[in-house]
Amino acid sequence: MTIDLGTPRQLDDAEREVLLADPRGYCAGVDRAVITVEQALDLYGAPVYVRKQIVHNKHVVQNLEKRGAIFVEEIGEIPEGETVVFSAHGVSPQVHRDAEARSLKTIDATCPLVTKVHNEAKRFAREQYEILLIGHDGHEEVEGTAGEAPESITLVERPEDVDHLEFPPDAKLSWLSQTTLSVDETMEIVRRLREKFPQLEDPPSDDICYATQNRQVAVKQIGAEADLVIVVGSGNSSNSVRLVEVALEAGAKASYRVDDASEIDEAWLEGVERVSVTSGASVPDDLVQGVLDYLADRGYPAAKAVNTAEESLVFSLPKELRRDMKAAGRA
Ligand code: 0CM
Ligand code: SF4
Repeated sequence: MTIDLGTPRQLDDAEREVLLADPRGYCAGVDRAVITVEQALDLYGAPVYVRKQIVHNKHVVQNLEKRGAIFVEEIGEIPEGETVVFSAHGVSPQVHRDAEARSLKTIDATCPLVTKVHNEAKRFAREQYEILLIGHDGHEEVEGTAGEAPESITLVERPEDVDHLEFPPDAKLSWLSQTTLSVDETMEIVRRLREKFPQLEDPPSDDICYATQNRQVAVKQIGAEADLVIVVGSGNSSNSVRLVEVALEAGAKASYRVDDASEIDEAWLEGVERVSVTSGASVPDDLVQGVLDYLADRGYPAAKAVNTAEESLVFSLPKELRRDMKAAGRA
């Protein structure tokens, strides 16, 4: 008798299931930022310069490049007098000054929910608070927010960082955060901050945005009992990377981030019955469809959508663009 221990058990179709998060993908701020670049290209013609990636998604950037957008790291790379779009993640006041010094025409696609955090930073700084900004060093949003009041802001990246903070007992302290963090980890940092500094004041409203929160609630729901959670999103997309972490914390047996279906390793599917799929706020839905098609080709059934929130927020385009569109008879 031969016993083959090496061959994985073939799963019956009935045992397989694909759950699809809803909401997932584009948020209102990303939708607005991408349309801003598209409309700017239509209105002014190529090239239109964009400072940094308009949103943190490789495919979005490549598609806009094909249409004539030129992505640069810094304002100094843009010829004088050209048009520049600022990305959804926001910029510091210094970037505005640099653009002005080069006589650039600027269109600000900063998400209004990031602008809200900038305004909170300016107000707290004006009122003489020390601001503890929870976020990731080097992320563009953090650079932009910190640039509003560099002398008043201290960055806190991890819960352990709280141990090294020192402020006088009478210091006025407040906290703010990047919009795309893990809600649970941020709340843990705030808990530690408050334990150490009881005078700590909260921001007037949540800084972690509705889209980040909704996508984390959804991935907890579909991830808790999943054998595998596939998160579509780019490696520099904070909110996408957080979804992998949240899925694992919720109980998923495995979770991976991919830019698209071509990055899926077939070995991940061995013995996997329930696959759950979601995507970050900067991810076009055709990339998710590509993942679902990949699974269907390997015998998985059609995905069941699991709805955990309704989203209907829409932001109007940047005012400088709307003004020019109107003048050109396009609004
Ligand atoms: O901030 P993050 O890295 O998640 O950016 P993103 O472009 O992937 O998502 C949308 C946003 C913002 C601000
Ligand atoms: Fe705005 Fe949130 Fe989208 Fe970022 S993830 S662009 S803060 S809505």
